[in-house]
Formats: sequence, C-alpha cells, structure tokens
Amino acid sequence: MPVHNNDIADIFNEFADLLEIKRANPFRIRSYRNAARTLTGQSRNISDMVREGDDLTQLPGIGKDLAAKIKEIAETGELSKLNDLKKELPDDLSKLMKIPGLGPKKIKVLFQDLGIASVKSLKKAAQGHKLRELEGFGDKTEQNILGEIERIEEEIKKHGGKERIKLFRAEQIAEKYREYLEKHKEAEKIQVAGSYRRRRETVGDLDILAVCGKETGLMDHFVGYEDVEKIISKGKTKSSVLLRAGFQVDLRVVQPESYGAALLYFTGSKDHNIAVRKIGVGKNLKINEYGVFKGDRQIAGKTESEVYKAVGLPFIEPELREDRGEIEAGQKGNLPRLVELGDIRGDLHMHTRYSDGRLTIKEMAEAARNKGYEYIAVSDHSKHLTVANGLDERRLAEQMKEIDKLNQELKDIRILKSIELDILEDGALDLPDEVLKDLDLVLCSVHYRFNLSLEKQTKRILKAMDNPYVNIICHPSGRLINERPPYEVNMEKLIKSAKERNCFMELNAHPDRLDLNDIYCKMAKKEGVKVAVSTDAHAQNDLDFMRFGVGQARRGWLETGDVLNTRSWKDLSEELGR
Ligand code: DGT
Ligand code: CA
Ligand code: CA
Ligand code: ZN
Repeated sequence: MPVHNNDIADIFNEFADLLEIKRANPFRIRSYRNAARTLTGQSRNISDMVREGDDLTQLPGIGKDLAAKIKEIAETGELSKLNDLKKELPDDLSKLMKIPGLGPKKIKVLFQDLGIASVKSLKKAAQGHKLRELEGFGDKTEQNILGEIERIEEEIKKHGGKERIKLFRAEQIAEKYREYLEKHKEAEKIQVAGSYRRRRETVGDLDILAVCGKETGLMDHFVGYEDVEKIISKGKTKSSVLLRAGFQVDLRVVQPESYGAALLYFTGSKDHNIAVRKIGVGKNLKINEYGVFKGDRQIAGKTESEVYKAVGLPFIEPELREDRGEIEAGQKGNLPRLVELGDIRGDLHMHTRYSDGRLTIKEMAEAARNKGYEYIAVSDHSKHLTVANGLDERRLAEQMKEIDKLNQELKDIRILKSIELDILEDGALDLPDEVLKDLDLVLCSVHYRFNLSLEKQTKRILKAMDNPYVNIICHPSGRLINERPPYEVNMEKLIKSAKERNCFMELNAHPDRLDLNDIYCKMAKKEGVKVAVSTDAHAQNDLDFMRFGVGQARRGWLETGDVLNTRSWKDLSEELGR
C-alpha cells in the first residue's frame, strides 16, 4: 500500500511534538516540522520517488538523515525512532497535545508533577482542582482545560470518534475518488457535496452524489475502490465506506429529477437546509432531498436554482450556506458577488532561497507569471527569525538589487520589494524605518511568544501597525488548523485599528492556516478593511494554495472589491500609500 506524503508528514509532526515535550534541541524540532511542510507541499508522491531511487536531498530542508527516515517510512509505514521515543513517554501523552492551550511545556509539568499522561487523568485532576496549584497554571487555565476536554468529548461523540481532516487532505482524497467513480460507464454527474463543497477548512466526512443509469453497478464500483478498508453499509441508493486513511465516504445515487434537491440537501449546511425548508413550509411546500412538493406533486428539484426559486430565493453559493444571514440577504437581493480565483492578480506573500523558500526570485516570478499574475511580492523573513535564515539590512539590500535587475529583464510580471518582519515581543519591528521606506510593501507577523495575555498580544500588534511603513498583518491569529489554537488577541480591535491606519489584514491561504478565518473576513469587510489573500508560498506548488484562500474568502462573504490583490498594480500602489 502506498504511503501518502501526508502520512509521512504526520509522523514527522508527531515526532517533533514529542521532541518538544522532551525539550530537545529547537533546531532539531524545527527541521522535522519544516520537512513535514515540504512533504505536504509536494505534488509528487514521495513513496514513488523513493521507489524510483530519486535523490530526496534535492527537496528543501531534507538532508541525508531526514531522507533516510522518509525512505524508512515509505517502505515500512513507520518510523522506528518515533516508536522508540514513544516507549520513553507514556502512550497517551501525545493525545494531550491536541487540547488547545496545552503546549509541550505545560504537558511536561503535568507529567512530572502529577504523573498525568492521559486525557482521562487530566480531566479527573482538573475536576479535583489539582491543576490550579501547578506552576504556570491557574484557576482560569484549569477551567479552560476542562472546557476544552468536554468540547472534544462532544465532538468525538458527534463524529463517531473521528477527527476532522483539513480541506487540503480532503481534496486529495475526494478528487482521486471522484476520478475513479467517473470511470464507471454508468456514472453521471459525480459531485462531492457536504462541507467539502462549502469549502470548510476541515471536513468530517465526504458526501458524494451521483446520477446513474443502473444504480447497483456503480455501488459495486464504489465499494471496490482500492483505498477502502471497510464497507460500512451497501444499498441500492446509499452506501458508506471507511477508507484506510480513517475517513468515511458516503455515496448517494439519485434520479435526475431529484438531482438539484439532493445536491442542495447534501451540501448543507444542516442549518441552511432547515432555514430553506422553513420558508417552504410558509408557502405550503414540502422540501426534501427528492424535490419540492405541493401536496403529492413535485414542482421542482432538477437543479438547485429551481429549488431556491420555488421558495423565492436566488441561487446561493455553497460557501455562503451556513445560515449566517445568506437567506435574508437572498430575500432582499443583497447577496454578495463573491470573489473568484480568476479575479486574483498577484500574490503578496512568498519566500525565496534568501530565507527558507526553495526557489530563486526569478523562478518564483516565472511560476507566478505562468499563472497569469501581474505582480508578486517577495517577502522573505527578517533577521529575528534566524532559524529561517532571516534577512538583515545587508542581505535585504542585495535582494533589492537583484529585484531591480529582474524587473528590467522579465516581461509581464512585476516583482515587489517586500519583507515579512517579525513583530518583537514589545511590538517593535526587527528592521529600521530607513530600510523599510525603500520597500514596496511591508508585511509583519507574530512568530514567537504566542502565550502573551490578550491585552499584551493586542497591544503588541497594534504597536507594529503604528509604524507608518507597515501595510499588512500576516496570519493574524497565529493558529495552525488542528495543531495550534489561535493566540489570545482582540481581533475586532485589530481590524478596527487597521481601518484607522490604512493597514490591511492577510488571509493566509496555506491550508494549515487559512487565517483570517471566515468569520473574521466578514468582520473585516464590515469594517471596510481590505484583505490580502496570499499563499505564503515556500515552493512553486504552494502558489496553488490560492484556491484555499479564495474559498475561505468566499466563506467570509468577500467580493472582488474587498480583496486587495484583485487590484491592478497601479491601483494597488495607490492603496498602499499611507
Ligand atoms: P462534516 O461532514 O461534519 O464536515 O459536515 P457536513 O455539512 O458535510 O455534514 P454531514 O456529512 O453530516 O451531512 C451532509 C449534509 O447532509 C449536511 O451538510 C446537511 C445534510 N444533513 C445531514 N443531516 C441532516 C439533518 O438532520 N437535517 C437536514 N436538514 N439536513 C441534514
Ligand atoms: Ca460531510
Ligand atoms: Ca456524511
Ligand atoms: Zn511567510
């Protein structure tokens, strides 16, 4: 069975987590995390590369040692070093890492002072008020932990014990499955519905819909897929399987005259469906996955638009279907015209070999030009981020010279001089204004000290925004989906202050981040703050992450006018002037 890149990345991330608990060398920890990132960003299957004897050390951040570990995982499905490390640590310890607010440091204290090594014993200790006495904990932390445990238990109950997976991963699984299903000669209109179609950042399971001549043939084909581990159920119109990746996929086969109604129903969200159905009830219509019915007579259902029309609504884009005001907006004719991938004219955040990126500036620029972009910003890390080989004044000056030269040489793309500054703990920036004034675009980010109080973290970022050269706050909440919760910060205040200062917020399109999230995008729009949808690319393929960013932007109701990088360079340069 082939091992997927993400499986290898998961193993490296787990390894890094455990090393962190053991307080291993930070460089070592980081090298595993970087390697995991590299692997998830690769379009080629690493197992195939191993099989073909390719030189893995050509990949960014992969040295001899990591290459050997990748080979081991690709060949055996596991990493013996990880197993050794786990033997040194109690089994359940790594599960504690999944609780928001519990980092390796706190887990180490829990383990050493109270012998806590499982979620169960943690819950008991929290209920018995044992945590508040520990160093670095307090009443509030104790309550939060208890709250998080209960929330996780709820989630687990709801989803049959399975974790939600990131959209990127869901996409790899869904697209492969869909291609396979489409090969079947009776299959028509294969559509992946559910949260996947709504472009939610994480997906619980996949809901596939199909129209098919002879229903049963397709069902045999569906359950015969190579990645199926277990058939949960198999019927004439409905089947469910569990994939080896631990992920459930449901298939529904429907009649052509019900296709739109079924698509609407299985796209959800549940709350959206209920709201639509309620309007139907008011009009004496019954709406379900088979169609819209007046008494026994079906009056609509072939397309989604038909169903919406029957209840007096225009078509509502899947990303909006969360019952967050889209029904009312539809009734009033106020639905947003959502931004599309094709509206994006440039990418305002990426890294090159000058810091921790994989390609040269020229290679990045050419890749962006081939995507049809008008401009890119080269925004490498600044000097505080030494582990990423951040730029000091001298190296930045060199880079700027190179960009000048490339701008003369390259046609049809403009390279903007930029930087991703580190916001220091006190809100200062790690390069002086004399340097910043010569850049086209200044980005800044929090990359360390995530654990400041709400007040301090907010103040820190506000102070950075006070610098007149700063344009964009990157990945403003700092969260990593399923891995690290957002730091505590008053986002509403940041957004309002950005408006006052003519700053912009980033929607980092990396599928691990998608930060700002949908809710905050909508807030930014409401406050009149434009959002830069940027990939933070470290390699050529990462430029394609734009589609995830655009998906999240659409979930946040953003229109072309709300997104900074839909502007031509001329308009953008005017916007950036503070
Ligand atoms: P997920 O899988 O947790 O990421 O989220 P969804 O939205 O894909 O939810 P899922 O897979 O449980 O169900 C797919 C769709 O089916 C859901 O979005 C709406 C519809 N649906 C499921 N259960 C109900 C229900 O009880 N009532 C209504 N009206 N619709 C439902
Ligand atoms: Ca689903
Ligand atoms: Ca489902
Ligand atoms: Zn970056």
